[in-house]
Formats: sequence, structure tokens, C-alpha cells
Amino acid sequence: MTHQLSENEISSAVKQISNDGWVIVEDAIEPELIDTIGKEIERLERELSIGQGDNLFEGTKTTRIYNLLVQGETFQQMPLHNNVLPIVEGVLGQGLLISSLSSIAIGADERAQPIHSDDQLIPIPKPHPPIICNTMWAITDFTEANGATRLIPGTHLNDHSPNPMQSYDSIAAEMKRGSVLFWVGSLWHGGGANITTQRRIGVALNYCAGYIRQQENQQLGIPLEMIAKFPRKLQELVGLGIYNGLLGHIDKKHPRDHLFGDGTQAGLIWDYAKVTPT
Ligand SMILES: O=C(O)CCC(=O)C(=O)O
Repeated sequence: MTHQLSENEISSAVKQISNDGWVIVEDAIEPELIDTIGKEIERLERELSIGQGDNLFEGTKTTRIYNLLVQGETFQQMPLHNNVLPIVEGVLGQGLLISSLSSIAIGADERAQPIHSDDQLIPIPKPHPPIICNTMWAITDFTEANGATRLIPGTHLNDHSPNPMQSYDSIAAEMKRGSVLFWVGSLWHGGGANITTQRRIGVALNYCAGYIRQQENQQLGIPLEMIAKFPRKLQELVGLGIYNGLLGHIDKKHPRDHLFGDGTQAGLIWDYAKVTPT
């Protein structure tokens, strides 16, 4: 049964992510929401004629829909979910951003995705504090046979990233539909091979710290008139916020004030260090 996670449950999930690099929260999401997300993905794949990937990373029997935040309220509520966001905030701290939101439906006969880490392209020494925390929402059950995400526990503490051309021993993150897998961006992982006849459908909702670049350029990818109608927290999560009182201001204004003239105060660190000219 889905229930609102307690503070203890949230902090124990955060601790597990810090220790092992990942955690699964079972029954995290209401079954009705999972049903709606599943139906929406199938509708969008049909209506947008989304094809399968054509490379090792996206797969060749896997269908992905990117930039799901433009696809309506069902997807717009996901990043704010109260069994998800508090855990990710516990890992990345306040001021975090949505990095990307995409569906990943792994079809029959798909081979395993190369093992990689999601921070592999960011040129900073490892290990480092978490800068990325990703979530995979199980829209169908995830089983070893249908392509559940493969993980190599503890690798988030390694001083290097995996070689995507190499194979590694890994475990399958098996979980029931409605569960969410959380992992930190340094953890070595990859989508599994699907040897069944059914699709494994997941939604990858990825977050990053407020001081690094989002994978999907949401300020370009989401029409402003749509962002204007988002709840404030979601506006901040897509990039219309200010991190630590400085990063993201424009002409000393809050981005929301700059765009919509709504008077949101930027609250810049400079305001706390004012001096009277002499
Ligand atoms: O589909 C999955 O289980 C993982 C996908 C993934 O890690 C990726 O595409 O970067």
C-alpha cells in the first residue's frame, strides 16, 4: 500500500543511497498515477510516432520519449512527488534541478545497455559529493528477465568511471510496479537485457545539484507560457530559481520576476552585505 514516507523512512533511504549508491522504495507511487503514466506513455508513443533508438546507449528495441514535462499535468506532478523529492533533496540539498524526464520502454530482445555512470561526462575527480541523483519509476514490474536496471553496488565510491565497452558483474534492481529506484550519479549501472516478450516500462526522472548543468535544456524545451502556469516549486526545479543566493540571477533580478514581472525577490547574497557609500 502506498503511504506517505515518514521522516525516518526518508532519512534511512538517503543514508542507504549514501552507503550503497542506490535504494528501492517499494509502493512509493499511487497505483492510479502509475496507471495514468503508463497510458499516457502509450498514447504519446502512438501520437508522436516515436521510434526506437539506433545506438548502444539508447538501444535498438527501446522507445524513449524525452522532455516529458511538456506533455501535461500527469508528468508535471512527478518531480514534486512527496515520496520522491524529499529523498532527492536529502541527497543533493536544496536548490536542486530537474535534469531530465523521459520514458524508457525496453522492448523484447533488447540487449543490455553498456554499464556507465551518469556523471561520467562531468570532468571532476572521483569520488566526489553527489551532484546527480536519478530515479526510475516502475510503470511495469521490473524483473531480471525483462530488463530491470543493472547496478553495481558501492561503485559510486570508486575513483574512476566504468569502461562502457567492458562487461561487469551486476545485480538486477527488481521491483514491483509503483516502486522507485533511486541512485546517485556516480553509481555504475545500465538498463538490462529484455529476454521476455513484454515491454519493461520505466520513467527516468533525473535531478542534479543546482550548480551544475541540466541534461535537458528545459528553459529552451518548455514554452514559457507553459512554465508560467507551473507551481512555483516546479518553476524553480526547471531552472527559474536562484541557487545559494547568486547562481541564476539575471540583472540582479529573480528569473521569475525577469520573465513574468511578478515581483519575486531575488534575495541575493549581496543584499546581505550592503554598505552605505561614504
Ligand atoms: O533503463 C534503465 O534501466 C537505465 C537507463 C539508463 O541508465 C540510461 O539510459 O542512462
